[in-house]
Amino acid sequence: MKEMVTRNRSLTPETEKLLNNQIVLEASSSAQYLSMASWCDMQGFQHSASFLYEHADEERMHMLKLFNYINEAGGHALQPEIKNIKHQYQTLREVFEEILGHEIDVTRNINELVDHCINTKDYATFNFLQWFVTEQREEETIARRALEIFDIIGEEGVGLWTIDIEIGKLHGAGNSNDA
Ligand code: OFO
Repeated sequence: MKEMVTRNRSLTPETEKLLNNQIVLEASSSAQYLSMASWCDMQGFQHSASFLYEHADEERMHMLKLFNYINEAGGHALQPEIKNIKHQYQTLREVFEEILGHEIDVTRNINELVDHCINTKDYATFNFLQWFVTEQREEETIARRALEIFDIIGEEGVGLWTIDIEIGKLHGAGNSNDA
């Protein structure tokens, strides 16, 4: 019975594996952003903390989108183990620099997945991934905007205080996520 289910599907084992790898990335993003939120909270950067708590939730929703897609397509979505979470940061700016770098890596991964779907003519998965393509562009924009806020306001005096407030206003900015 199990074999029949596996044979009667268009999702290939290779694509399933790549989608499961994407689950690892989304779960890592969620875990890392939660850790960043906690660090911000502890340092008194309340607005950045709320932004990051929300962002951590969104990344989990992205992970669940992949769970649903893989399982509906007859595959098996795997709950990943997440290791090597960073807990300490030197500065608030470092947090947002890491977010931008991480989002760029995730975008690269999504693009590779899309390439794979084109090469294997898996247009259903290609179509599914378009939501992630749009989401990544928006998330990169928000992360870049956060760093621009540091540059424009400057961190001297009450600068950091104001930066924290402005980052809080980025909540949902450019957010296509209705997941
Ligand atoms: Fe999942 O959207 Fe960024 O990483």
